[in-house]
Amino acid sequence: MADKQITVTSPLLPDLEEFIPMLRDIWDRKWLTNNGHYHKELEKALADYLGVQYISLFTNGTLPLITALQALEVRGEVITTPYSFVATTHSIWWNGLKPVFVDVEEKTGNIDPEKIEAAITPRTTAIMPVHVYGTPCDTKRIQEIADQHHLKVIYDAAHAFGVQVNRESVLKHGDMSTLSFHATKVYNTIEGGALVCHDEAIKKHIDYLKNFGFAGETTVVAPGINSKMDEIRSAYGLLNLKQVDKAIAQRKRIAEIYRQGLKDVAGIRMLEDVENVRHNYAYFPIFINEEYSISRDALYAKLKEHNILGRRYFYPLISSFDSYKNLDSANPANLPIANKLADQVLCLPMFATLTDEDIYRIIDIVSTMK
Ligand code: T4K
Repeated sequence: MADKQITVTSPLLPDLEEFIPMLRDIWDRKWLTNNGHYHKELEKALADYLGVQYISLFTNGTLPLITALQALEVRGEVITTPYSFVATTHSIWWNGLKPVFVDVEEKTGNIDPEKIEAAITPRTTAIMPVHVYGTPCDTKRIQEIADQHHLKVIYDAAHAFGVQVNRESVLKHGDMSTLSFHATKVYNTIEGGALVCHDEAIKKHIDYLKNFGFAGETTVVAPGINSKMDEIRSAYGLLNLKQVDKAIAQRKRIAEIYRQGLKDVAGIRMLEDVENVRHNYAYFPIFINEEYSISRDALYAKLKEHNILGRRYFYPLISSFDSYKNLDSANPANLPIANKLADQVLCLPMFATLTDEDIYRIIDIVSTMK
């Protein structure tokens, strides 16, 4: 009999019995989208949960990145990381801007602040770092550099739902932060996302931008886009918010079991928790070096033979894709650490409903691989 399939993630699903009455209510209201009842409720609930003042809901996690660059009127060049999901760099490209890649820190996979200044030119106007796997960037150092060079900072916080530093939301840093609520994330609205800012007038402008630029029936203030979240996904999001803390606690437990089970395996490095950070355990990356018995890709393939579908997030590097590989900053010599991590990384299955039996099966295979 074939082994049970275990995917890298599995969505957090709300209770169907609780969802059905909400659907009935939406049917009764006959109001399906455009800042409806559940949309307003979810915005409020998320602002409370995340501990931020201004949040705007979006239809996915890519459009808030694109919109943040629009709202801040970013021009010219944007410094960013190649070690992320393609959406980060695509958002820069979609604004007609030039991405400039900077290498990452080995320890976290986040952009290395000490390498940012060398990449600044007279055309640089913003930095777009990513809190990769939910580990907070060095926000203090990044802000110092941004202040010194008058740059905007937009954090791609797609992985960082609920992450706190010293009991404060990581989303409070920079000019804006974006979230993804995709099905594969710690918290999901099936598809969805959000843009966090720190100013009421800017939030208003963002809300215009996500609704074609409309500020009233006959006024268009800017060339906006349509990226509104609908009522059904907003209601679904309200239900999922009630269970996300429990899901994060389950993820933490799974991370602890993995760490314990794999700690003595030669050639495997894992991320560590950072002091004073509330982690969300969004992913469980392991980094395979030469001391491991087989290569990273061989391990990936072996796990697949056992129906365990790990993923190489983030390989290939964004900078190696055809759209970007000819940029000067995409040269692998400029990005040695990012290239190393991309060649070493394998994300093991990580989701709240992963069973102990499955976790131990994965540990057993990884730790006895020959
Ligand atoms: N910035 C960063 C740093 C990001 O990581 C992302 C998205 C974004 C921005 C953009 O946010 P969104 O516009 O997507 O909201 C997945 C996700 O689609 C993507 O949201 C995520 N990052 C990325 C890291 O992972 P794929 O192409 O790997 O997804 P897929 O369809 O292969 O799914 C992965 C596994 O998840 C499947 O093997 C099984 C499981 N799965 C997936 C879906 C869709 C389920 O069990 N159920 C499902 O419904 O990109």
